[in-house]
Amino acid sequence: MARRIGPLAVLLAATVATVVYAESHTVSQKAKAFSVSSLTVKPGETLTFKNDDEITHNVFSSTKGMEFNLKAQPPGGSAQYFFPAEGVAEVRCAFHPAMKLTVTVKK
Ligand SMILES: [Cu+2]
Repeated sequence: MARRIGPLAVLLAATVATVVYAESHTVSQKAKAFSVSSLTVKPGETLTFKNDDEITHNVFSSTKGMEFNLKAQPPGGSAQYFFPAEGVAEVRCAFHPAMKLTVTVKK
């Protein structure tokens, strides 16, 4: 009897692992600052940048191999990005040089 249950248990475990992997993260921008100064995500996980400020921001990274640019985000706007590979990205705002966020992408 136990041998019949075995393969099903393995299948269920694999399904649960897939769901856990698809975790999403949100970083907001308010008072010309990111809501966190550092963040660790896994490759492929969705990272949402939300502008909770009353001014426009432009989130980007020019770290080699980790480049992206969300372009201008008006107040209330949000955009999503995911890092495809491991690395450490220094994320900044093109309009406000004091805004800094370090994103560590690790499996
Ligand atoms: Cu900004």
